[in-house]
Amino acid sequence: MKIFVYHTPELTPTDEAPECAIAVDVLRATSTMATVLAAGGEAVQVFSNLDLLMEVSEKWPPEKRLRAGERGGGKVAGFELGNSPLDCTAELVEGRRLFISTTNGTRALQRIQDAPIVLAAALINRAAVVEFLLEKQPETVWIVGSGWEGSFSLEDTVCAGAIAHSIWQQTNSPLEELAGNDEVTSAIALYSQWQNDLLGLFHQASHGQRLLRLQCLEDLKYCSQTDILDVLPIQHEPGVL
Ligand code: 3SL
Repeated sequence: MKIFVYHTPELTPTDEAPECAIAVDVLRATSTMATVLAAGGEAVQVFSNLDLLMEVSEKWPPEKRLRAGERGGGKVAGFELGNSPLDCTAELVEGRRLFISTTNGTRALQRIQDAPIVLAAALINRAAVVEFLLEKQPETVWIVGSGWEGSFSLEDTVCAGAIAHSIWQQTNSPLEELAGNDEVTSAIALYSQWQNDLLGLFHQASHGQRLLRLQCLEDLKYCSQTDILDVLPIQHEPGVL
């Protein structure tokens, strides 16, 4: 297995495709998706465009759907949910499809949706993703951070490092064989430095600070936990996990 880390969707090569591509948006889209599926959601369908989300979800029975819209960290007017994983209780989401559009995370998923295997990962479901990769052994894996509007984010890179670190430890592979690009080694170094204080790292992160200004400390605490959900968000059809 060769792992490549890309800090943003824009940095992924356009002339190559991996066997497995993983979108990461720890704060907060992929954490929300993992939470919804772990709580019994029927599926998660992603959109970069709010109007298209409305049009497609309109055809779904109202009692079987939930619409989540986030822009700039806030909830989009007219949507039932924003992008807080803490709102996604089993009581609310069980048996329902989440139609979701967020600033960066849903765009990252759409960028990689043509890969044969597409996953969504966060820290909270890291172990489930690693277990799948170790079992499936795809030849090439891209871990793609969502970043923020085209720029690097600490929280997505540390999650990429957490995934790569766990695979490295469990396979005993030489790092230079596992790492397809330098970003892998640097993501592992970031994770090794902060693994015991991921919430502290989120406080350093620009998007962590943005969410703190929006009174989302509890979301940061929740998303900074590692391996708490045994759920594998995997794409079944383009844009649907
Ligand atoms: O950018 C995104 O996709 C969101 O996850 C951002 S937020 O955490 O909901 O503000």
